[in-house]
Amino acid sequence: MDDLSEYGMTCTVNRLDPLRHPRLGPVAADPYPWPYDGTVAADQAALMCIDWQVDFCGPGGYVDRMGYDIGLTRAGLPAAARMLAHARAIGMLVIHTREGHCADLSDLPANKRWRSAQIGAEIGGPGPQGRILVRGEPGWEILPEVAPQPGEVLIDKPGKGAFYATQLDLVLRTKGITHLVLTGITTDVCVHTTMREANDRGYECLVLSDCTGATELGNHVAALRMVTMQGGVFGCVATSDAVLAATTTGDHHAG
Ligand code: C5J
Repeated sequence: MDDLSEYGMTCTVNRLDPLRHPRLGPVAADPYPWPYDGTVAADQAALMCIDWQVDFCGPGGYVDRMGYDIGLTRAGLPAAARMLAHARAIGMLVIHTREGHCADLSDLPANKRWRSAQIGAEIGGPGPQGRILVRGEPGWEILPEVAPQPGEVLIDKPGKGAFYATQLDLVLRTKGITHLVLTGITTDVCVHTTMREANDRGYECLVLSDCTGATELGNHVAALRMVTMQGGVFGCVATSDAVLAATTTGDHHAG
């Protein structure tokens, strides 16, 4: 506690013990040290684990069936798993999302279905991992390396953005979350759409370059670069190492 009586004030200010109240920041990020407001309490920040599903990263899943290299979408998995363990250890809220549609496809827009059929991976159609991008099928499950633990938030979404047609914003606001750290698949589609949606809602966002991946390396790089334009138009980009190095849990860094 700080005594403010010498300033003619009668109140006291609680200084939280950083050992029991870890903080993030400032993180070495592009284009500014994240977050914009200096540091954030770990329990006011959420780690977003976006669509780490077999359909995007596993053999026989949606991405594989479209003919893309799942080596690229899996590339960020080890760093994302390490970041997930770190987030749990310092008390960040962990949020997992899954893209998928109801078994009757009543929430699947006709143009999304048509486009997926054009590229040979029709959503709702059969595949080696069950019906493509359908809830409850093997392909829709989250990879074991980053599987949710009991009590963690799971958001099922029919679209690319995690805010569209979900309760995500309500959950974040109810839990007092103001800052988001994003990992997941794919950098240029669901991660980017979610980051844009979050940014418009006032969340201070950081995407981790080594914890994401796209179906083409060029798209991954371009998507990250887009974030950094205009002084950080959607937030910032950093590595997970930088986040670990900027986690304060006392008089040392947690990373
Ligand atoms: C895509 C996603 N790429 N999770 N979904 O269709 O990014």
